[in-house]
Amino acid sequence: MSTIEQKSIDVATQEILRKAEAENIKTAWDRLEAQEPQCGFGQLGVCCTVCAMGPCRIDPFGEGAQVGVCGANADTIAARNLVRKIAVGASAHSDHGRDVAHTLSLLADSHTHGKSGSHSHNYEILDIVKFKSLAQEFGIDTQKPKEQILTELSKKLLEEFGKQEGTLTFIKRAPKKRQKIWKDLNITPRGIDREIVELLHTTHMGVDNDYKNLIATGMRCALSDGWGGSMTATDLQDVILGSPVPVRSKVNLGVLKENYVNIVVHGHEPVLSEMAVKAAEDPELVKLAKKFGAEGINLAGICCTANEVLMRHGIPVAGNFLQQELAIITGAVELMMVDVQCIMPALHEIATCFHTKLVTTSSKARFPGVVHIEFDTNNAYEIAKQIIRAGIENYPNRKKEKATIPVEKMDLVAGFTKEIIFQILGGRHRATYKPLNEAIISGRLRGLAGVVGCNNPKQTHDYYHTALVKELIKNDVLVLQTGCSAIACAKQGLLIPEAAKKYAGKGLQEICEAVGIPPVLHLGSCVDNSRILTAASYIIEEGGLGEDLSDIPAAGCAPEWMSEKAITIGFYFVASGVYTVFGSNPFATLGSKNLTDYLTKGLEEVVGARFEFCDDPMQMAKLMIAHIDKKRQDLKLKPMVYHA
Ligand code: SF4
Ligand code: MSK
Repeated sequence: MSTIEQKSIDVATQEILRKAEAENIKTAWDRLEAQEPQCGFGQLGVCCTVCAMGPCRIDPFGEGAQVGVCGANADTIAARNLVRKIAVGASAHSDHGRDVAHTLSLLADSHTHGKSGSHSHNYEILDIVKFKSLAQEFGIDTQKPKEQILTELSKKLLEEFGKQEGTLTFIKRAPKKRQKIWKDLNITPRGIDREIVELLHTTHMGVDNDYKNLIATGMRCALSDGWGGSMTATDLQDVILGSPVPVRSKVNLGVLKENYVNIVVHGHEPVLSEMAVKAAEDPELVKLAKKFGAEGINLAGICCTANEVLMRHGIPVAGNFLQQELAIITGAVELMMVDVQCIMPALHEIATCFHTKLVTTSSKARFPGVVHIEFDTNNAYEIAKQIIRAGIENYPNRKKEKATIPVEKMDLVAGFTKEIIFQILGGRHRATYKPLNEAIISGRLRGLAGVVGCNNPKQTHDYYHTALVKELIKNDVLVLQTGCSAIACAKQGLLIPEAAKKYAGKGLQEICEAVGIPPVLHLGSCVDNSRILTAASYIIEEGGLGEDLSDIPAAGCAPEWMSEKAITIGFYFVASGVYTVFGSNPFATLGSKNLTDYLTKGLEEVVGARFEFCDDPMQMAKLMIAHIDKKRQDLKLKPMVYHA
């Protein structure tokens, strides 16, 4: 049994875990212990439930059955299991992207029918520059009236999902050389839904039995997420909800407030939480909160919804994935509204131990016994108000004497996008990536790292993220972050400009101080990993760092991953040419040596990048830095100014 200090390095988390223990409330860490030892066949990826002749399993010691009833071997079974996860991850991101595209089409409808303004959906085009540049990318004449552009753009974006001919429009953002690699391998994504369906088809009993071909189809599907569904979600959210700009805020459970109605938004899709932000400021509701004895309404976020409302409004973050239960266990949350993805089913039972109201809002994610207030974009603001009101009315039920709000809260700066990086580095009048490229070329900056992903109770919470990132910045690697990883590092004070002086190497320090940025840049939620792809493409376009994404001195990592979406992200990173390290658990492929070797070695020859699995953050940093140095060498860049 692990100690509380082994469970998490975060002091606020430790405090609430002690409270949970004292009150005999079980959390993910306890449930993991109850699951142990976890199924070895599952861990090795050699259990197959694809058809009713099974379930079949392959004996990893080579003594028992080596093929399933149909004759499928460990390679086929492990590869099929893995790529099915890619399909699920891509579905989650891409369905999110589709929902945002639908919101845009709603705007188009209301403009066409002259209902804008009086329409109750309350969405507008907030980034007109990005709106027009998107229209241009899709071949729409931007001289046309806004209403017409809206109608045509939303139609074209929605068509990307069901596209039957040609390839995805956004792939043109990738460097030419990368596009050619995809074309030659026949993995250029065509339609977003098509790639998911085709991938699932190939995993049906008796279809694709070649593990390398299964991985190729998996990569095409992952690319349709990174350069399709996720990119659509990110860009359209910026258009409709506004593009983020650097913003200061606070993070950790200490953002919950003692005398306020605490409402927590959790999940992934910001179209509703955006309205919750507005509703929490509604004078009528603030008045109501005061009537119920509170000083006001305090909105905070968990997981990626947190990142979305943080990036655009500076709404404080209560915590990352493993803190969702803990937020409720503080006893100080009146209402938690959830939509889709990464929401633990356990929340319902935990909420019943407190006064907290759990409210589901998506028709795609209902929890038995939980209050459901369905979100409808047509009536978004009114629904958000209804939910906030329910939270306010619940405030008198808080047992103040039993509530514990940790004091820990840390400052952070978020709100970095590929466009903002342009502006910050090049200045508003000559936005350019040139200073970034030159810093890498001249050896003041070693390179770039994308550190992303979840938490997993199998690893000490937040330790892997923060130890890895500290080591990277110490070695002059600028770190780009998204998701729960960004929240982990923010809690440890790495997302403030002052962190450069404290933790970064001298070269990185100089750059951060010159432009006033933290050494770790928060780029947003999980779908915003697509910002990293576009930023990397800009770097190539700027010149001096090769012709393909695989040439850049850069590496990716998901140190504490748990979600299928993380697998998909990993695959679109690798298929785009980015060397990517995954923490702890290999993708349950160890039961197939061929597949494991292919992922960690063979893929390099195919797509110019590969996976690495590693369970030690210092070792992860070492691997990433070695890779970055190798790329520097290949590009014949100058030696590092401060780190020889
Ligand atoms: Fe067994 Fe083959 Fe069916 Fe899988 S597909 S369950 S290996 S018979
Ligand atoms: S929320 S996918 S736990 S990062 Fe995006 Fe966090 Fe991972 Fe969910």
